[in-house]
Amino acid sequence: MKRRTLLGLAAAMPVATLLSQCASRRQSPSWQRLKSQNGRLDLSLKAQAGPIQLANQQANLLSYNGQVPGPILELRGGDRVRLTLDNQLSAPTNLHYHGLHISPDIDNVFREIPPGEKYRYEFEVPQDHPAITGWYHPHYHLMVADQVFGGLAGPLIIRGELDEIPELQQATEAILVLQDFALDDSGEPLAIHPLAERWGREGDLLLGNGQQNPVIELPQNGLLRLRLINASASRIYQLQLPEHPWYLMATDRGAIAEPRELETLTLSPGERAELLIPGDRPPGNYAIESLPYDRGTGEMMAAFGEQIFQMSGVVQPRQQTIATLRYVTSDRSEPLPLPKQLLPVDPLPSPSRTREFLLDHGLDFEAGVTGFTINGKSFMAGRVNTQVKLGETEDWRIINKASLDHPFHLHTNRFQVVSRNGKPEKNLAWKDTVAIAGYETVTLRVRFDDFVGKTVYHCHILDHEDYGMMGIVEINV
Ligand SMILES: [Cu+2]
Repeated sequence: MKRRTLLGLAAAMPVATLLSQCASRRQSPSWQRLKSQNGRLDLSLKAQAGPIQLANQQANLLSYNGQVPGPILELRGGDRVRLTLDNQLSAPTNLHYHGLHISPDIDNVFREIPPGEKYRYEFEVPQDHPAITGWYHPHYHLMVADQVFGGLAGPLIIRGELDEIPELQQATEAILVLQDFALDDSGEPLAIHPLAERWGREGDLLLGNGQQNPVIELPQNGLLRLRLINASASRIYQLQLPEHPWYLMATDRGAIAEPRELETLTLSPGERAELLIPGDRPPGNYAIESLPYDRGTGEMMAAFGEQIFQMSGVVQPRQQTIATLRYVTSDRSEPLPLPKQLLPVDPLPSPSRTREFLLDHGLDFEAGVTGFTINGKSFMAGRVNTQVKLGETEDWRIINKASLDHPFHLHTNRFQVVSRNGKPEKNLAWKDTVAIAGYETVTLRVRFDDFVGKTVYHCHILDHEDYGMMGIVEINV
């Protein structure tokens, strides 16, 4: 199967209604939420191509169970999961449980589920798994950008100790899955220009939970816990909530020590953030703005001039409202306070060794000429790039030698960022994906806990990953 053919879907769809520019409905009541009961969750996800309702129009995309984003999965430590993935796509696929600390034998990106076949994932969420906002998406190499940009992604929530904090128990929760799409007026996916693909494809249609500018309700004097997931293939979001405070409470892999006020929030593909928003301001509507972000292409585009945008289909960055917070009345007369403490983030022990990973644009003739490399090598299935020992802690210096941003994601284990460009990181947090801008160096610290086997690290601009910016790390006893 050749790459990049997946979105060449069936014949033209009926002409759809024009997109509404105004704030649309609230979080869709039809969004499927699948929650474990008595320690079990049994479910099926059907990956399929075809028409779905998206942002008040019909769109010809890929979906899980006919929904974009896919159903919300909600679990807690100790739960047994049986998930049947039914591949009704025209290409192989699989599932990556982004954020889950489970064996790479299960969360296995090398698994191929051919078209027309089913596969049953069975696993147990570790008893002591931290409470996180994660997500699931396909991770079949060469198809990842196609399938995620096609719409395949859904939230994966793990509950735990964090959820027992009294202020959080009283909070209102919402999820905001950020996705972008490139569709024509009748809802058909636009062809991707090779230049846009190499830089990482983006679409002009920015959606939150499959809606344009969705409304998220904020109870007056209440507290909103908002889970943000960047499920875009390449787009980096820089978000702002002007004239209203918001506080970071958790990063990719769980809580930070205490809520910390933010100005802007930058989220690379794959990253998540949980925010606390107190409803203690004058009632009204507050827009979450997506600001233009240059991920290293701006200078090149400027050199070509304006017409390059028309020619290449590269999306011009612009400011847009991504969602609107709307105050709603509540019976609470006093503001619900923010929790003072969340959960301690214990620093990892000193590393037993330091490795370097050079992200660059170059050629690896052995792997095939793809143009994206880590330590001079592009991804080859079966070629282990890094060997580590179970239980050991290492520092990984990720050095971006290139002008483009390359957000770095490690599977299976979480990490802590210890420094950026030589400056120590002052806010300790659990991460699995970290933004690395052009020419930046980030040092992360990771301990290889609990599981042996082969897993991967890669750039989370998914076109770059498909072009080979991925390596295999083998965890040995
Ligand atoms: Cu990249």
